[in-house]
Amino acid sequence: MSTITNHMPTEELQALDAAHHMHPFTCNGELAQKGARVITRADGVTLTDSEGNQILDAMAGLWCVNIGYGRDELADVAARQMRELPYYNTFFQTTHRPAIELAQKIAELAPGDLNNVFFAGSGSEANDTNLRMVRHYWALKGKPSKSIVISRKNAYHGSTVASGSLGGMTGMHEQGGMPIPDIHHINQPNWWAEGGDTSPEAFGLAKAQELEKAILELGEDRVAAFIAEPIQGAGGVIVAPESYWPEVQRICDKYEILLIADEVICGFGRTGEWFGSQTVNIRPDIMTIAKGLSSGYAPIGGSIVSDEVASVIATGEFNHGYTYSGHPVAAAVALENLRILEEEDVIGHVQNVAAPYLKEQWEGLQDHPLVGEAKIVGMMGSIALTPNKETRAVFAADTGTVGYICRERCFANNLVMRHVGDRMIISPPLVIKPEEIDLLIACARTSLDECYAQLKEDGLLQSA
Ligand code: PXG
Repeated sequence: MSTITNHMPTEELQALDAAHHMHPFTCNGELAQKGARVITRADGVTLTDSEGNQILDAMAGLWCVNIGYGRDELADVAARQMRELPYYNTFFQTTHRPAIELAQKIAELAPGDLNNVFFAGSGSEANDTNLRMVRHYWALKGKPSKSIVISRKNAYHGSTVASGSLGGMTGMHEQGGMPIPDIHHINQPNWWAEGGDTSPEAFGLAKAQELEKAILELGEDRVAAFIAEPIQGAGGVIVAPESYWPEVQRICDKYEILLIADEVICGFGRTGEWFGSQTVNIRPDIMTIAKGLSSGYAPIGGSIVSDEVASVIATGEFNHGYTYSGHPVAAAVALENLRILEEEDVIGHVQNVAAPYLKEQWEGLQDHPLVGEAKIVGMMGSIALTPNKETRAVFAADTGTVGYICRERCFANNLVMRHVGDRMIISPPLVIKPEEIDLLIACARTSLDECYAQLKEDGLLQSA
């Protein structure tokens, strides 16, 4: 396979991009001045840009390319499916083989009685489905007043009006009239940033009990569901203290609140199990899935629904669906992705090889002067940058200033490591090899060193 892609000169591509392409979550005016980095191809864990740079993708695209880039099998399956049946809908009493087989496979992989799948085109759409489904479920059960969904601050559940409202990102809520009514946000279990003098375990318990407090304040008869990511991804890879999830499960059981686990990032091996819910040991009624379901090779998402909820929904017509619900090409690609994950025992590779090695190396970064906590579960990790580890201080500069400097150093060193505020995060393809982990860590360390030097020079090492 050639590694050279023919294309216009980078500056021309950038100029056209700036002229016509509106990027998501981007200040497009600023990007137009700078020019977007043009990615031209990828293989394994490595991206190539239009200048021929090879970049280690420690974010697996956007948390999704779990099996790595360049798997021809998925391209072949897509081409075959396009020739055979490129599209048909699943609305009017029709179905097709890819949707049937994928739903069956997902039901087999999902724990407990999560045996029913409602397909969507993305994680955002799936969470829109979930919001309507849980409210409709309670209405069908004769409890229409149970309509409030409790979520968490700093959660990410998508970018549509409903899923963005479910999410707890204040920057999103400030734009476009969100959140919609009947969504209630409680605090996140982020001990590093918000734990103060309490121990992580006491803090975790207290944050879980905020759920109980909210239910009691709002009224048990008004609350439909609690939605949460097993590990907060876009919020900065926030791992809850161990005391948190058992208490959340107890509260959901006690008050008959449906538990929605948003597995869009955690699902399909990211945490070292098939689902993050298994890693944190919870029993959700609904799971949101997307991303790793197809390893990002085709856009597809969905909701995995318990037998109990699905059987109630099945008693009437659920007036909801997307043109691309169960899209045959995306479904065929997802099935092939799941075949590879299973047959190549990718999750075994995570458990036995990649995650233990990455954990050791990642936690080793904790000796760096800039690094406070280094957290990692399976193949998602974060480090908190701090001017003072002992006091868990934040920087005097605006939140994100230092994280951005660090990210820019990473990018310059051909490593994609993201920043969320002043946390650095990784989520590499699950198939990453030990020697590639060595490269990742070496690049991260160099970038941290360069960032530290720059902070010193610019006088940015002050605590707030
Ligand atoms: N739930 C979770 C937990 C997610 O991480 C979505 C839902 C929405 O999925 P779609 O397919 O509609 O994007 C996501 C998506 C980031 C970032 O900055 C993360 C996501 C999307 C865009 C940016 O880390 N996650």
